[in-house]
Amino acid sequence: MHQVKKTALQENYQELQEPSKYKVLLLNDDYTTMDFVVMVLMVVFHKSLEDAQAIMFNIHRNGKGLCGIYAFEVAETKVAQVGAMAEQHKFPLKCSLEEE
Ligand code: TYC
Repeated sequence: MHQVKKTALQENYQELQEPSKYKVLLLNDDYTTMDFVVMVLMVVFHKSLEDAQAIMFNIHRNGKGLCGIYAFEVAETKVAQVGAMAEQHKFPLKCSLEEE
C-alpha cells in the first residue's frame, strides 16, 4: 500500500497526543434479566453492587448507559466479554463502544 512519509514535526505532534479513550455502553432490551446485567457490571466492569444496580436502572430507564471509559484494547475486550457472557446465557444483551 502507498504510504506518505510523515515529517519529523508530524511525528512529534502525534507522539505528544494522549491516546484516544473509548466509552463502553450497555444497551437496554426487554429480555435480559436485571440480575444478569448487575452481575455483568460487577464482573466485567468491577462495579460495587450498589453502583451496578444504579447503572442497570439508568440503562433500563434511558435505553443505554455508560459502564466505563478505557483505552481501545481494554474497551474492545470488555465488549467481547459481555458478548460472550450474554451468548452463553442466551440473553440478547448488547454492548457497544464509542470514541470519547
Ligand atoms: N430492561 C430489562 C428488564 O426489564 C433489564 C435490562 C437493563 C436489560 C439493562 C438490559 O442493559 C440492560 N428485564
